[in-house]
Amino acid sequence: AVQAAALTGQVATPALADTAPVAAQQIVPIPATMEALPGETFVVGPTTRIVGGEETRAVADALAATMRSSTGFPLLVSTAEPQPGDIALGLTDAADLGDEGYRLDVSSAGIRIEARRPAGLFYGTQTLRQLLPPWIESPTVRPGPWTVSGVRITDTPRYAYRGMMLDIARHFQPPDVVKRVIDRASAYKLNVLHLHVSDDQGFRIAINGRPELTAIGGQFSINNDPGGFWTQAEYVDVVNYAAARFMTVIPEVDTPGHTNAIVMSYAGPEANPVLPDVNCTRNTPPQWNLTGAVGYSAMCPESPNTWAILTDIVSQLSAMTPGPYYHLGGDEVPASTLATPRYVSFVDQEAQIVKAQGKIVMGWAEISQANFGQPGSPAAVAQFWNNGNPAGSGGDTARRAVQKGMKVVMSPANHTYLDMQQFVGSPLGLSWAGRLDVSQFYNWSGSSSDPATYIPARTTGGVTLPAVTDADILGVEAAMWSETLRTLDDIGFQMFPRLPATAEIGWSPQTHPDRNLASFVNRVAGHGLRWQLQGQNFHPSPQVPWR
Ligand code: TNX
Repeated sequence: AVQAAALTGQVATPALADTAPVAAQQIVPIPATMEALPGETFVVGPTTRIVGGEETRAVADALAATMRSSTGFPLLVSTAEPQPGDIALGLTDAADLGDEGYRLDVSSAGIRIEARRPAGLFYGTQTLRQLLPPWIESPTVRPGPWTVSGVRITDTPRYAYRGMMLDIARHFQPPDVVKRVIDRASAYKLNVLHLHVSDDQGFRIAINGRPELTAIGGQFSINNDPGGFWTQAEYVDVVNYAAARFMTVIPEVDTPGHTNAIVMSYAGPEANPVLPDVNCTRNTPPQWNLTGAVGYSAMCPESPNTWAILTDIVSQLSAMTPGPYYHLGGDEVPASTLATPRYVSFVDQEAQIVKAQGKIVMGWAEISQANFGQPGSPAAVAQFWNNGNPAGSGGDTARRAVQKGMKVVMSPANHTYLDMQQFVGSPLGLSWAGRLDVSQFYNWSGSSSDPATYIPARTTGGVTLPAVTDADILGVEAAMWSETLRTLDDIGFQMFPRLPATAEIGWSPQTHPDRNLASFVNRVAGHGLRWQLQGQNFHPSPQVPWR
């Protein structure tokens, strides 16, 4: 694993008093509105309590747990009436806060966080964490002082969907690694964990009645690295862990392409030969551990066994997933493997299975070729990933999705793919969509970083395809594909400091004066010490003025 060795152990210990005034300038994502209250200062001390009602209890407990290890204070969680000196959490019906917004007041008298729902309270506590000195992230007791400058913040997200995808198929990851990713992504107010649980190289969640999928399809990772799979209980545990941090899990079993692990489980000499006709391409024997190649596998729409297997997969994953979405994949199926009409009929048929489970269909934006986005059912979601010129044909999959009434999640590969290398010669990452440092993650096309103007309308052959506007955009998602990533340290190196850039694009208002790269790199610079204290690997990007 690559370590952030250049910085580890070499950051000078800042004079603690110096950290308080800069803390408010370190918040990522930048809050919608923030007003400094000069002269007001709160100091967390040995008698500070965290008070609130039963509805705020879980968030209060989580905040106390985060702060206890570094402060060494008891931080009693109490339902007593708030008094001066407390950190008070409370629910309010203030309409301006929406479902996820919060208000955070820090004055000499105390700290108050209010929100309409626990999610907003949680985000308020994540902001408070960033207002405290970096040492608040220490796993061992530090001297403090735990000073927070006076401030009043009212903050709501721009987009309802702020996601990160993690590919546990190319390289298997155990639940504990995924929980650490959830910890870190939720701290930047992301609210979706999209789990890519199946691809050519592996199938990672046990399906009752289909032991082949994991016993055979889960054996390996890419390049014959060790494989593995989760039991259903482990999946449910991760879903619950994510929910406690206000992240919704979206499972994806990629189909009809990227399915060699599934195909392999039901074909070839080692496998159970009962269902031999799932495979469209009939490789003999199929290879399941290839690096690089895509589009070499496909499940056959004509095979009844395809549908029997997929019905089990979709229904069991849907039943274990409280969130509204099921992602059916749908990417990168070359017409030479599955011609367009068969691809379309495949996606249409699988969409009916997903809908029958009460889930909203999500897929990579190639699904905009299919026809299931009819009025009457909730709009399907197309995830745009193309890295071609968005003003040209590169944006067409998303335009077609809009034309068919779908919503769009924006994941342009050249601005959101966390598996792309960050510099020439990096031992980790691919580079087909470029070598992407923080600037490419923050600024989506040239100097404009606005998803809402990224894909303009386009006229081709006398027909105008619509623009993708904010009304069409559900949100943004950064994607961590894992062909080259094996460990949590590898994932951390690719995640930071780039994921916070995507988080800011998803959360902060486009018009905020500090919603720009120069401000972002200055603010995120203060997070390097926090990541080190958390034991969190990151890339010491030369674009960030680390301090
Ligand atoms: C493209 S983008 C893929 C993945 C790869 C990724 C590597 C998309 C929907 N498919 O299968 O893992 O590139 O960067």
